Amino acid sequence: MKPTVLVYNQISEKLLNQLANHCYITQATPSEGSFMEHLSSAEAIIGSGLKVNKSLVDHAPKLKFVANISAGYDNLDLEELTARGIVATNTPDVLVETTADLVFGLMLSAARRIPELDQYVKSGKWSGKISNELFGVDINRKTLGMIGMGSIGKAVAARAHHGFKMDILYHNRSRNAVAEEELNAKYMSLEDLLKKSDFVCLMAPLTSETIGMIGKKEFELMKETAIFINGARGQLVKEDELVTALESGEILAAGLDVYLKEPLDAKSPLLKLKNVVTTPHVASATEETRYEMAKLAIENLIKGLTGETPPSLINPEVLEVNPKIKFDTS
Ligand code: 8YV
Repeated sequence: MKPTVLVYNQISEKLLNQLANHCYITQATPSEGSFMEHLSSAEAIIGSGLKVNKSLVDHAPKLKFVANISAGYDNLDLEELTARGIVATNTPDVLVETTADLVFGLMLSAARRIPELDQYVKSGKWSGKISNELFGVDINRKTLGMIGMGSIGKAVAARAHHGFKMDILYHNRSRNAVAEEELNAKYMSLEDLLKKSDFVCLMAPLTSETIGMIGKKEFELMKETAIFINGARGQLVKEDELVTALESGEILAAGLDVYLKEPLDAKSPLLKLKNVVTTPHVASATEETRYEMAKLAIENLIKGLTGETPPSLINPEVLEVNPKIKFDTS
């Protein structure tokens, strides 16, 4: 008998057909009543955003493979999965440029106040000369401080350096020699970066070390003219302290794609602030890139189903527990 794969995201017909050659597919989103029942008989699951923790895997006794359709995998309890011999994969690389595009778009939008000015025109308020109160601030030739210089951080910095002649500062777990060489990026402490940057862009992964890393103290260190961008994860930032910093003029503006709680509450104080530009966690959300992400996730899964090591294996230690990724096909 072929293994059962639970697909809990929308995936294109074409990709599902490829997957169907190797398994039996069931489909249910986590909000559907039948989800838990499907989960209980699934040997593999594929989708994005689901919290795969101890309590979820307790309901999935046959589970051997989790194919995450995202680069970030903070939704997975890797320790738990590895201990149970469950393989986990993600979709790095294919979303790098698209994500960097959106993050850079947030920088442009916040600095040049594009959404606010769009509303100004559409609401019929443009009746004469534009007053200085509606002016934005320059991006070109300013200093960009990247917190996180992985592949996406570097792609944002490349746009800034090559396209906008910006100086690049960065703070990261380790030095990025390529960014230093190609973008003249300067490595420094978080404190120095916050003090010196005109734009502070957060692109770090969410881990137990980075959770809540940006709060009151960090906003106080930033320039009063600083623009803060978060394209990584909302939990990296103490959101109430960000609101205070924006309200009090501690920083100038923010561009946010991610939030502490998603979807963002309609009553969030962030929504009342003119100096905040928001997008609904869509940095990788283009037709092309979401297709490529699903394609890679399916490639990973098919490798697993055919007994091979998937290209984007996140927990290689699992191979010590489950060396040939055995599926219970009895
Ligand atoms: C989305 C992302 O989280 O890949 C990531 O880490 O943040 C995004 O692409 C995800 O793919 C869909 O919710």
